Amino acid sequence: MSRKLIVGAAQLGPIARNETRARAVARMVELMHQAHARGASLVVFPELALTTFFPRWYMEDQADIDAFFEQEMPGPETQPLFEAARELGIGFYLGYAELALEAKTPRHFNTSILVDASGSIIGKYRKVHLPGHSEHEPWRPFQHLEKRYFEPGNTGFGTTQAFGGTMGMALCNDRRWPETYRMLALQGVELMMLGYNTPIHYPPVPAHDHLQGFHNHLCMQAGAYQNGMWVVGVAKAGKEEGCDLLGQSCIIAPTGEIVAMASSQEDELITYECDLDRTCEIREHIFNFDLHRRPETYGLITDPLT
Ligand code: CDV
Repeated sequence: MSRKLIVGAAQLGPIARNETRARAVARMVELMHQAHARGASLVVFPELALTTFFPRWYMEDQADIDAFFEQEMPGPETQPLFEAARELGIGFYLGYAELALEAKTPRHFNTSILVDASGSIIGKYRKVHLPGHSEHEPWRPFQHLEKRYFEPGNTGFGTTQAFGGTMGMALCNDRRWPETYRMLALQGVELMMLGYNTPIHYPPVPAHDHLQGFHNHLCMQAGAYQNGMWVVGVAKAGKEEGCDLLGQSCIIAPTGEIVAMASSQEDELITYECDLDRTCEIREHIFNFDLHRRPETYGLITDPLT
């Protein structure tokens, strides 16, 4: 049986601070229709896709912060995405800010979900690697307060059996860490979905600004190749509230080759027919984990420091 599926990477252009969720969702539904017309069965949206990238602002009032979070999924404004999934027979990955109530305690996570073609949520991931800082740093031209507004994800790196294969999720900064891909690959993930918001300007080391596009592809291509998996990386791009966000959303084959890439900084759909069986080219040979990995020598990677 063929294990080919057409995957769409649905890059979004900027979302203004005063843009409603309804408007952002309408843009995403339009991209789902385009994906359907191209025969896609899965569409990947960016990280925090429903609002502007709010960690760029320091806020003290919890009500102001919580206004960027979803307390239910689907909620009234996100329902059209789930209806479009059902109507078009397309699944999707969506990144959003999640406010969960656990044992009556509010919990804030940077989250992604995987939704199947019947509009049911079949997977959830909460971001593990939170970048940035937790206190106001006025010297920065803009903040990156993910460590203030979110707590580290508690789902671990799980997998979902769907779309004819084994699917995995990650979010933005996770892509820079080799452990992300390896944790997923060790569980057999064949296609990893990842949304990102990456400012071109990196205030702590501005000398690296011109390398943002290079580093973005470098880590995802390496992760794909060294773990023999498809990687779909999707940006929120363009000048958002004065801050330039990297585009270059892409679909990467298990060989590490970029097979499709966005060329704009706006809403743009790219698609590619991903053959999940191509993971074998890598996993049964150069990176055959059973044959060649030497985990008995890798203890330092996870052993608690003494
Ligand atoms: N949203 C992110 O996680 N952004 C980070 C920072 C460091 C720019 C990133 O790794 O792209």
